[in-house]
Amino acid sequence: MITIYSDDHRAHHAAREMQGGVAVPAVEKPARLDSILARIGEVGLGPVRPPDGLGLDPVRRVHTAPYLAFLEQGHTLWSEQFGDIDAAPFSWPARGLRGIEPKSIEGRLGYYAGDVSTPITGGTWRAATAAADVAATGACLIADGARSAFALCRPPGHHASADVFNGYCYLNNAAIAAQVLCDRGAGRVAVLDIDYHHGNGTQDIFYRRGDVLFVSLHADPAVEYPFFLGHADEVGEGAGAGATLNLPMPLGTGYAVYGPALDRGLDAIDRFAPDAMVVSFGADTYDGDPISAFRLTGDDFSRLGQRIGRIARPVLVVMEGGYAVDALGRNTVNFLAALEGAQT
Ligand code: 6XA
Ligand code: ZN
Repeated sequence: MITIYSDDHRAHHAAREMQGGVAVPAVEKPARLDSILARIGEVGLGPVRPPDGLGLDPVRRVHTAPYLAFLEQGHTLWSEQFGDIDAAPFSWPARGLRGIEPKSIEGRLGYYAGDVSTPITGGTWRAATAAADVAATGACLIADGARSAFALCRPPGHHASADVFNGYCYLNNAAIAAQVLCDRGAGRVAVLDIDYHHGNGTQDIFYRRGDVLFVSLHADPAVEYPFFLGHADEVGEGAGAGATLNLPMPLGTGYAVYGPALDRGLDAIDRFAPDAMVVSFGADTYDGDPISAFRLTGDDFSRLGQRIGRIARPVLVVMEGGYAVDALGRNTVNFLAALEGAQT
């Protein structure tokens, strides 16, 4: 399987994130991709190539112009006031307040941010646009006839909506890829999100559309991030009614519960009969993940790949979360190799 990768991800390296009320070293860090690249080389998964340099057009199809302007300038404006440290919000337009974009950078951060765990650094724009390019390039390979491809994106994307950054995500790589597939002629695209966390950004972007099916397996948002979306009763609206399927599961879920949920998701995708599929892949469902509470094993990732590979659709895999760095390469490549091996 071909991997698309840009070294520009290294430009984004947050010093800290908030966890449990204190600032701790950020778990979403460059070493994650080193682990995956090393394993791709070890097992000879296939070639690794750079993105095509498709520019911002694919990004503009998904994100709003004011949001992109903010993301691009945000750290510069912040630095003029606070120096060269990572930017983070502290105040939000919560219930009872007015959601009007303020003028100051502190206010604008709160306006566009969903949480305090997603710092904007001096290199965030460069890394996030490179990751979007990686995803868009992968989608073009699929549109040109590849059966599978791996977009090795970082920072991840599935929490980012059209105009909100959150959950370590700034630009929604998977949504950008799905939109490229639509724009390149796919009449129907399915996005299958198997990260531990609900892909709230992707769901929101496609919620009112019937041409993109969103299926997500994740930890129950009643007890896990992102907390405010991802319940089973969210099924889409308007033209998108019936084109969202959420399969939340309890903390502690292992393959005995996860496997049947995956079958349900894949059955829905089969019925939808998409021309192509985007898999938002997170390895944070792993037993040893430091911020998550599912119990999948290394072998379970092979099982997932095999089951998804059998769906007989072209598949672009887009990297999302996974923070047990030592096991990340093995788990991810187990998934990819099994998926490719099962494809017909
Ligand atoms: C915020 C947790 C962010 C979740 C990031 C993630 N403390 N999303 O892995 O898929
Ligand atoms: Zn995650």
